[in-house]
Amino acid sequence: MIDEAAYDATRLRDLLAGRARGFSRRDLFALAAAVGAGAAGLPSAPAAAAGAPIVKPLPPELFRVLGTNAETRWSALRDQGYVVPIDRFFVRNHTSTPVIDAASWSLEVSGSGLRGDAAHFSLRDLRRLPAETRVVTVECAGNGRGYFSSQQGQTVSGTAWGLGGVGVARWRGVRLSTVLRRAGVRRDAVDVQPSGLDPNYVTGGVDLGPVRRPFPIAKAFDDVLLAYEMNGEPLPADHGHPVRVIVPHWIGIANIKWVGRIEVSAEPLFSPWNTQWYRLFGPDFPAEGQPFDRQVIKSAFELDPGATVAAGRRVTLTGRSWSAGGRIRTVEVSTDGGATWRRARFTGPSRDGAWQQWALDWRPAAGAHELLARATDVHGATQPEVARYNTLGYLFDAVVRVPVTAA
Ligand SMILES: Nc1nc2c(c(=O)[nH]1)N[C@H]1C(S)=C(S)[C@@H](COP(=O)(O)O)O[C@H]1N2
Ligand SMILES: [Mo]
Repeated sequence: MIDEAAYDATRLRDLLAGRARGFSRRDLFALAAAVGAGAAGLPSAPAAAAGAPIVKPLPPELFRVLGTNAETRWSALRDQGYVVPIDRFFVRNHTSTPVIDAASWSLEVSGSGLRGDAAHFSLRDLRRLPAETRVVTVECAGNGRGYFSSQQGQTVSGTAWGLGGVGVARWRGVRLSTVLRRAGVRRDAVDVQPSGLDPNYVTGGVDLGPVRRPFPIAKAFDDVLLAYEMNGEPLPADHGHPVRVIVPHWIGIANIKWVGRIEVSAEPLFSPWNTQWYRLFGPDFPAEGQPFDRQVIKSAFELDPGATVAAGRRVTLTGRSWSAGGRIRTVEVSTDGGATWRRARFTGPSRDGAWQQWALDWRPAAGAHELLARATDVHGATQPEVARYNTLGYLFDAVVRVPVTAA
């Protein structure tokens, strides 16, 4: 198990001491000024790149489109299996889905943390290496951000996701450790940073380069996958074709899509995606922001807020809960705005690194109701009533109030 808190604390010291390669403290403040001069932080819809940002169809009964992103409608997961089918898996693109020819694609592994020169791997090379399959959640760190304003009355910047910025899929590929061993890693390597082949991210007039975010070498050798299949199919265009990184338990941004290069470094690495963004900023946090890597605990009903259900008859409420901390131990549901709670029954498997499906029967009287679901994981982590405010609206873990009408 990786101690992310220790890693984050060390890297924060490195950054503040000026020991940052790829991104200096001065860059950080220059960028903060440039971005701050625009709107409040992240634009929700960057200037349109050529073509549609997302390739697959986004029918309104399956998705809600948010700028260059699309969130899954929770009603579209009812009666689905454990994994989210590709046709309804959420998409989070900083710019747009690139079209990459798998036959000419190759992955470069290079950097000061390698014993020798850069190594290159074609898709065929990767497919010849031992394969592994893992069922893993990918969830945007901003999933649930919309509830900071709608439920807590707070102003945050960034895409106003509901709860649909999450999905579980069956990913097949080669362990990153297998590839790194072939490339020849030095004993003093400390960080690994994959970068994407999608267009560079430009914001506030600053070209931030390719989407990229580092993680520690220990994580790279632990459970990270270079995935070339999703739910038994070649990785679809929008989800990183031909190869993406899958980093179990970590926030969505760690799972770099369309990976073109992996830097292995003997010095700490930084990028805008672990300095300017994906840190907790606000009155409760240090001025330089609190780094984080792990996702939190959440629950969702498999229906859309404002849905209508049958009055006076038995309705089976279904939903899913998930925690980066481990498997879910209990889920409690309230159908009366939080006054009383009942325990939901579990359906389907309980998996670490993925989610728990659940169900609860209910006979609603005609009228308006408010549904709540609250999960607790095997380590006792549970969903609070109020999520910790941070200006960029990450890690919303509070119990969500879902209005429904019985008629
Ligand atoms: N190259 C690249 N990788 C990326 C992104 C991106 O914009 N470009 N978005 C990241 C973010 S913020 C998330 S939440 C996940 C979303 O994965 P998905 O689109 O397959 O659901 O991909 C991550 N990987
Ligand atoms: Mo994300």
